[in-house]
Amino acid sequence: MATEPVSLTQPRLGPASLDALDARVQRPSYDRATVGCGIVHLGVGAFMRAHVAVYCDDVLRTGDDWGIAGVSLRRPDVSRQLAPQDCLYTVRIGAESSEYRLVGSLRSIAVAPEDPGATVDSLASPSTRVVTITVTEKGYCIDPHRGGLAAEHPDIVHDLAHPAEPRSLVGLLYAACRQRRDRSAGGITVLSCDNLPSNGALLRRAVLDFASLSGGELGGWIERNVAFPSSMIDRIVPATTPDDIAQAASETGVVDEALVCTEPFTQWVIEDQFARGRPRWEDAGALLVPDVAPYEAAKLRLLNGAHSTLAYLGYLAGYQYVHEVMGDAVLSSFVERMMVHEISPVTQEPAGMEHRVYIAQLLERFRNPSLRHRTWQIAMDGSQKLPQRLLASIGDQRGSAGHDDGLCIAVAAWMRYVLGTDEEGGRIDVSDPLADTFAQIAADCGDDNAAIVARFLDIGSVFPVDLAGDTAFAGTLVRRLAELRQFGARETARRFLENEST
Ligand code: CS2
Repeated sequence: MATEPVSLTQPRLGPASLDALDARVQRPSYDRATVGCGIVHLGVGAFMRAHVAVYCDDVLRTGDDWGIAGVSLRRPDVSRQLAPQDCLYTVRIGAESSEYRLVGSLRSIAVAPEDPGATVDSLASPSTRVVTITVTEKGYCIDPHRGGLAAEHPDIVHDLAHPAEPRSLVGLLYAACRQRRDRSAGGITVLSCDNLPSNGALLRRAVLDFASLSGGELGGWIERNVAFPSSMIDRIVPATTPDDIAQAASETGVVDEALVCTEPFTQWVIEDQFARGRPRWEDAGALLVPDVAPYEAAKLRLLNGAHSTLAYLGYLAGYQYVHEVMGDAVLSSFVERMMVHEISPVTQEPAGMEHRVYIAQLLERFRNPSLRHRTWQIAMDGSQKLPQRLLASIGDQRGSAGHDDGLCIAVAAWMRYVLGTDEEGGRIDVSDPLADTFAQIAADCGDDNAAIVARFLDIGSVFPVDLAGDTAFAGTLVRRLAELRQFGARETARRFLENEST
């Protein structure tokens, strides 16, 4: 589409401004007024709007009636963007040129903290049959290595004490199950769509742990009536910026405050285990399978593991966007080598997803310049991401006496990043639930790399006991951290590649 001069004088997107919307924008072919909400979605971020809601929009076009009632679990921002637009929004799909589509599957938006009881009511309504979830890793309040609920998490402590006003995902689901049981509203499917391994099983265990901490009487009902399928979900969705909104306004003719920008690629692999029916997502391209585990592992380790590596090394090397890091021959070779020689050999290959092809496709996706995906955005919440993205491969490699140095450089780069000072001596805005712990380590340990690594390895929610106690692993991290601090990220990667090729 041609780019008009940027100006926000266009009308705001909504049912009344659809005439102003460029005729080339694909729009819903169904009557939104009659759409029912069999799905409640928790966590209406950009990712959900570019993924789950688009699959539902496609399904609605085929006549299968599955609209979505959206709920934000924390802030009112998304509701403020969507409510004035009757929950309509556009998705910009960016490759060489941009395409837009108008999505109509989201029918309402609520903010849970403003009225937790209303959210529980909608989750417990007999017409709600599927709950889809994108709340990011930290929203699950789990202990990643034990796999169970982190009972000491402040939100869980709160919800156990105030079960009628839950704040956490797990507390909300528990309250909804209790109400469904009390009102004979029937079973339900809870479909986790976050980047965690065995996300369904993990959430099931967390809800059952909550039930047993609450006295145990609901556990049996949950086991019999609630399905928790796992799913692997993939689409790269950078945070939308004011510039994106202005550009889209000039291209589509309307101002969309809830715009999401994404790539052409999209994938959803879902474990086909539902309690009371489901949308025919396969008609929208989803893969329904008996076991999602190999797909999850391949995605978490190859895509997300590489992404985090690009984020930490790339940020430290001074790059703002992923496609810029990929434009650096040293860093892109480093990450490709890591995927091919270190991660792929210890990761199961899912049916129909040959690693060789998948890796080539990922590198191409990371290079997409229209995505403008900030390294800082991916670097966020590393303490929640590292275990499944990098440490799982390292753990498997060590078991098979493999070679783990590239992965260790990535872990050391994470440490270097969260210590909070960049290579020019500037402050890094570290966004992570453990940011205070990291700042304390930096303050206590100064330049003592061995002390720094020891303190990091002590963080039990990040490092599993066997890795934390592995002195060879610790030694490698100390050496790599020292190199990163002395030579910088790019030079450390360059030396590594040079060494490997001799
Ligand atoms: C990214 C993911 O921000 C991040 O940590 O690695 O959000 C990634 O873009 C998605 O998982 C892609 O499906």
